[in-house]
Amino acid sequence: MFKKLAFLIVLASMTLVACQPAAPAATAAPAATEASVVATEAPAMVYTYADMTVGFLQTGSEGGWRGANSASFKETAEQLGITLKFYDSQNDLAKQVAGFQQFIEDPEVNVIILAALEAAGWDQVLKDAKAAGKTVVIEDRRIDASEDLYVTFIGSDFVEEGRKSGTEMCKLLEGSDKKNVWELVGNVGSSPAIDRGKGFRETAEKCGIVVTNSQTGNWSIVEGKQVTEAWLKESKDVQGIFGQNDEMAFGAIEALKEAGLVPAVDVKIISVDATAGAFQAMLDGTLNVTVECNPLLAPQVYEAALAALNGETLPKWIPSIEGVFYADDPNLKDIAAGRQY
Ligand code: GYE
Repeated sequence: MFKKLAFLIVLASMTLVACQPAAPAATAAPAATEASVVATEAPAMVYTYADMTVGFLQTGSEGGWRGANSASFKETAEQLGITLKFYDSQNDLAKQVAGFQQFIEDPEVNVIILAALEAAGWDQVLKDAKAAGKTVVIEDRRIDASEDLYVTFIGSDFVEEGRKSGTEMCKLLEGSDKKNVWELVGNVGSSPAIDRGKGFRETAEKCGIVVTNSQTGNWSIVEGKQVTEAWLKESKDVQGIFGQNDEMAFGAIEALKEAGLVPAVDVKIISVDATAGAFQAMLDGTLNVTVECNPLLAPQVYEAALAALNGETLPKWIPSIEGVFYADDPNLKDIAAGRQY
């Protein structure tokens, strides 16, 4: 009797094992349902700032604004624990394109950030970067390439900066018999140079301003001064000067002084950038107005790159928030003291 029972118990236990789902055989796993496939796929990597190796293509080091922009990227990378490979293109487009290609071929680099020297000519390297799986963010200056070739552009509305400058020049020349204005332009082919000029004419011409001279000063004090000196040798019939950045306006101020004219009085002067130097010039009474262009873009740019690495889709343009500052502002001294660049 007992033997038979023992035999039955053994038989029963053997049956139980058989009913349980078979442990996946090493090789021949049975065709599983959808649920089980997901279970086996490694979850998508969630990137953190520590996983970012950034190839940053800077234009060069042409002035106060550029210095603040570069510092923003270096300091913020350090704070966030991002590995930054900083490439100074020395204001040479061929060097900048070569640097871009270098980062495409660099297996460590997963994010490329571009401050483009010129607006045109980026389609091919952007296509190559995309094919190489690099996440590309455009900062500071917009480019002409197709938007699907980069994640987003973070930077200013240069046309609007130009419009603001034109509107302010109209106010400064209100009641003036003549409204001849000279324009010191940024480097040829760059989006700030193209767009600020366009925006300035849009509003300035509404009040009868005539741009009687316009030439590049390549964002520099020295060239801004040389160009203005050359114009002054030809004629002193100028009521306003529009410097597309602070440095070129500073050069014009020096040239006017040496020509015996009083800057900001005999000739009204407006610049774009609003760096510390512009506030000092306004406090010195040699500059009337400065239109802000924010260089501290790194936190927004790194945040966008991380979001894109983690699969987020971003708006194609994230514009900077900017103001206008006046020499006749009673709080100018305090405002200047509170500036970060
Ligand atoms: O206005 C100028 C710099 O790209 C917005 O470049 C920037 C411009 C800025 O050299 O000072």
